[in-house]
Amino acid sequence: MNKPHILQMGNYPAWDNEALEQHFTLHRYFEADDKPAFLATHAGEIRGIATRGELGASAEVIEALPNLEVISVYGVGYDAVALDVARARGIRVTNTPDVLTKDVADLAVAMMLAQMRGMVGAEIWARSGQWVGGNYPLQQRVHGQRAGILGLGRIGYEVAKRLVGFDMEILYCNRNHREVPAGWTYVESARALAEQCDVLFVTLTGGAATRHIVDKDVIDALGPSGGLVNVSRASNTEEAALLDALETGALGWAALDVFEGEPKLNPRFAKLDNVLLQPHHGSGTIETRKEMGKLVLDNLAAHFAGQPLLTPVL
Ligand code: 8YV
Repeated sequence: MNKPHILQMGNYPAWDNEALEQHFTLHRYFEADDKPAFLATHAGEIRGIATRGELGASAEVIEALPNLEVISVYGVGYDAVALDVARARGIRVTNTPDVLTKDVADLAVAMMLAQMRGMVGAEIWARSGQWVGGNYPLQQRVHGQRAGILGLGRIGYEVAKRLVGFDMEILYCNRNHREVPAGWTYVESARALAEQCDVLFVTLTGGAATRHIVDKDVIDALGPSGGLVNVSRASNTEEAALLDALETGALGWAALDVFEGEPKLNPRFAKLDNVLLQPHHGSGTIETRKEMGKLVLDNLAAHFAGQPLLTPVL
């Protein structure tokens, strides 16, 4: 049987690579030293792209592949896929929604707890034996504080649900109206949300419409005792303004799972002790990644079998 040829933009766990290889001929783009030459060599035979949320598929790559039919994203976010180019060519796009929602929400809440209770510093302090010299500095109470959810989509909703369990007050800002439990308060702008909350969770989709929605103004509104948790996309936050505010203390603290130019971080982050750095692993549990990998494969397989896509974006 002739296996369809797939361009693989980034690596997957071994179980996914093996499963994909059973059905497709994989071309590992991320391992090519000379990427344009690699594309030129395989361009004609490639009918699908398997990619990851943060890697997507650029206009340049899509345009280089005349026989491309489908792009399968391992991730819920598809902001890194040149959707207009794909749409114009009738190329199908799929993602992996739902299966990762609760893991991302879990990590967002864990990041907040770690920061407000000073857990990373406390661990280093206890491990290094400093406890014998006195007590650890007192930290910030979580329960009773106001959480602002910027983007009450699937992930934002799950974050809010969890925070109710921590007896936090829920304020939210969302583009569309949606039904919410009694007691959650709608706020009309990011700026107003930041003014009214103690911790701002950024759970928006990425893309041009939300780029730098958390700007200097919003960060300043959170203030020296406020915190920012971002588990969505770095582009939603003005990173330079965030770094300035963390350095001067204009913002109390941040907990970030996403960064401009990741996996390379701005070196200014490493010098700060009021920021928690996480390596974009909101969806990074074995169980969820297995479900994401299965969806990537099942969507590609459905496409090439002429069946309806499981989780289509386009
Ligand atoms: C990544 C993500 O895809 O779901 C998304 O949009 O960004 C993540 O789940 C994940 O890091 C795998 O590369």
